[in-house]
Amino acid sequence: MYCCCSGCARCTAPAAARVIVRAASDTALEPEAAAAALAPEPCGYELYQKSLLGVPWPSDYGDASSDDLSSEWDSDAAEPPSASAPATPVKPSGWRKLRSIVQWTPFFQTYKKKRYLWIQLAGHQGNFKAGPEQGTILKKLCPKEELCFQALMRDVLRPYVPEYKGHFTADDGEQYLQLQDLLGDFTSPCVMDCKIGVRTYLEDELAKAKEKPKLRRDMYDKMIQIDPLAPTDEEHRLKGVTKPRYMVWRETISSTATLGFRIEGIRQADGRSSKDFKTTKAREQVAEAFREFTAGYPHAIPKYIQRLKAIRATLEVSEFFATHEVIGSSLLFVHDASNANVWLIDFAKTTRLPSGLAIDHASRWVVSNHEDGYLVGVNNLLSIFKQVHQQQQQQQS
Ligand code: I3P
Repeated sequence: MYCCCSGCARCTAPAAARVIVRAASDTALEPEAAAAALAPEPCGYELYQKSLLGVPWPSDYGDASSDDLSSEWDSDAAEPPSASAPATPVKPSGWRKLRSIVQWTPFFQTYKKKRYLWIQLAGHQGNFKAGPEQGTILKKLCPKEELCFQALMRDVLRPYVPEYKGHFTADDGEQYLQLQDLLGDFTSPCVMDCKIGVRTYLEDELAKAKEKPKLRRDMYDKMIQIDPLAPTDEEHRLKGVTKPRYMVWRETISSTATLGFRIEGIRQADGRSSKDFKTTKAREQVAEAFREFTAGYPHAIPKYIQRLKAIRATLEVSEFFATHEVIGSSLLFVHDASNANVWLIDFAKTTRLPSGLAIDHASRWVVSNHEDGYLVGVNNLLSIFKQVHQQQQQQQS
């Protein structure tokens, strides 16, 4: 059923996770060059996939995110049609009810007398609204994320994350984090969200899923929209897949498992936006998306490269980075006609490492070692941006 072989396309995934910054400096190779040079090696994903086999076959259907109350991201798929509802109706969780009450509405933001439409490219819809102060937005409170922001405000990474301005309680009692609006200083910005890391699933989420396995119909529906052949016969029969199964499948059809990041969404200056990157997997496909994203803005790529290098150097000395497993977090790329910048965003699934445990964010993940492959993603992003830039310079000369 699930792949446990040692040589198929899925199992080549974590090769990138073996890129180690230290190794690169020992051999005088640029880390991103080392990332590119490493040939895919089988088996990296094997353990991850095997661990899924430990999830008992569920008899119960779950709602979107009902197994993950701290979940920060939302599915952008439509609700499953009622005709295909599970045989036993499921009582919606409190979180689910809450989420369906708060619908996502793009809102207008005003900053420095400019008025612009603020949009969310990725993540759980309905989580944001305009902030009470100019230049701020409100993000629905996730206590885990708040702890991260509090720590980040005391860390060397502070210039690379949105400024955290504290708690905000709305009139209806809903709690929010008040954050710097990263789009505030741009005019008609182009925005790209890349989710970083070789996996998008927390170890304790996997453990939870093993204890209480649930079938997700919405995830089954999203799966067959992309590849009707992806579910097993049993999954087709039940019209459901477990969340770990879906998450790993998503990682392997995109560039997450191989390159340590994936494009979640891109919005162009004219407001056109696309989330159509679920199967953008090969390095060249990603490079093409970067070319399109930056077309007409020649200053953007050099600025992105500079900023990514600064981010990488800062990560290496950051206390926060040394002590956290960073899952489901993104790098947000923003440019307009005169500027370009990158920030680390979204920490709802970023967790403090168990005490005494250290990770290098680049070694292969095996169950319980907590490696997240964050630096694999940063190195590959840098490497691809550099490649695109060099090609563009060669074409011009
Ligand atoms: C979603 C994506 C999110 C995940 C969400 C998935 O799939 O993998 O990361 O949220 O789970 O539906 P897709 O991008 O294909 O729409 P978490 O990272 O918070 O687990 P959810 O539906 O349980 O929120």
